[in-house]
Amino acid sequence: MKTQDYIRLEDQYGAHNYHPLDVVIERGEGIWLYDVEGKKYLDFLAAYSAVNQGHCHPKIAAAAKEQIEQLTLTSRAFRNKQLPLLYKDLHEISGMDISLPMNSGAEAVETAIKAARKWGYTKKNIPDDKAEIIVCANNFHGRTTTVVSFSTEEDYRKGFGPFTPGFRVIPFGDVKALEEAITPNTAAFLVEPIQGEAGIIIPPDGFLTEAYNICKKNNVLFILDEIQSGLGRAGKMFAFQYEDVQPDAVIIGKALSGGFYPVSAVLSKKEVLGVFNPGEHGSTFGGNPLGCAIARVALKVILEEKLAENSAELGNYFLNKLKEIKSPKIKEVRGRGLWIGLELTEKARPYCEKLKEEGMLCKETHDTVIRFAPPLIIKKEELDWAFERIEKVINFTG
Ligand code: IF1
Repeated sequence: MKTQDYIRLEDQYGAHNYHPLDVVIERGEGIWLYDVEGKKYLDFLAAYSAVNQGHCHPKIAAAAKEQIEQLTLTSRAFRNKQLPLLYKDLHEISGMDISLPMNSGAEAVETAIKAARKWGYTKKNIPDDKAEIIVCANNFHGRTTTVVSFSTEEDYRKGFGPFTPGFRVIPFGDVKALEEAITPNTAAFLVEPIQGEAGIIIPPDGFLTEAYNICKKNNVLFILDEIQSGLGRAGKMFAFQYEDVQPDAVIIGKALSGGFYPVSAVLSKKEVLGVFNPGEHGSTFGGNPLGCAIARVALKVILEEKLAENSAELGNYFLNKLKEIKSPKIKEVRGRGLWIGLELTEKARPYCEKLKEEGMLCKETHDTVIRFAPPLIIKKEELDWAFERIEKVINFTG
């Protein structure tokens, strides 16, 4: 079968909740993807940062194979030997006391919301059903009904109500608005350190520190969604490490498995996840030995291969290079680590189509932003290769 045959099948039998580029990938290795026609592409999206370690990383693949032949799932009715080892690793990379494993990012966000609410009732004496969580405009935390309840994006909400109450929205980066939104019923402030889907929006310097201090002053939990920004993407293990904060909870997912398998987790201080008693929360697959074995090696690879350091160094190099492109079509280039948004004065989709023809896979966000987020194992020469193509496409499209 050829590309068009697969696309026809997908259109006929699949739900149309995506508008993918018309490339059908068959194989991935490191930073490269190969389509069913044998054409090779540089992956400049890394599955929205889930494959920071590169496609089919041999060490993660080996661990996955080994575990698949031993034990994949017990449910949490019984214990398995991989989960405690993952807990320890998560503690060591983050300094957080305890953690709770789930599968998708959205599930981990839901978990953090439940923990924050219960913390509000049991530790802060918020009256029943009155807990509030403050979030930011243009947030992206997932697709479940509760999570889209506090999205500010029409497309993510329209037709999906009624929505879960208990959320207040403030502008991203606005500490004054945060202070004003806090009431005696506020349990938590939930925020992405850098907004990914919104177009790689970096808040003003000091925002996280000030927001954290305001939360501490008001006995409000400070919860970070590092599902996309964490695990090396922004040039540090966690994006919050650029500032002086000690989050009460951090949510991770995506690269926690190197793209092999959905694994997410909430990491927190003891008092936050400590609110859960047996029976109050769970998941059939969360914490399964296959996912845990994969996550342990995926984390090890990030540390051993110094992926956060590479992201910081090459991200800086690449951002400066991109800033040198002089074109009236570029409105702004911004980023942190190998996580860069190039904002155009016109629609980005045609540029992504052209880049595809040049052998690079990128995905636009919010119409006018092309995001560059390759696997973090990428090398300088490979970025130079990409740069030539980007420069050409910007100068010759439109
Ligand atoms: C899709 C976006 C990226 C996330 C943060 C939670 C989740 C995500 C900060 C939920 C997920 C995804 C989901 C994916 C596209 C992607 C995305 F454009 F939609 F916003 F990365 F930029 N918090 N982000 O970024 O995690 O439940 O998906 O595991 O197609 O929806 P999930």
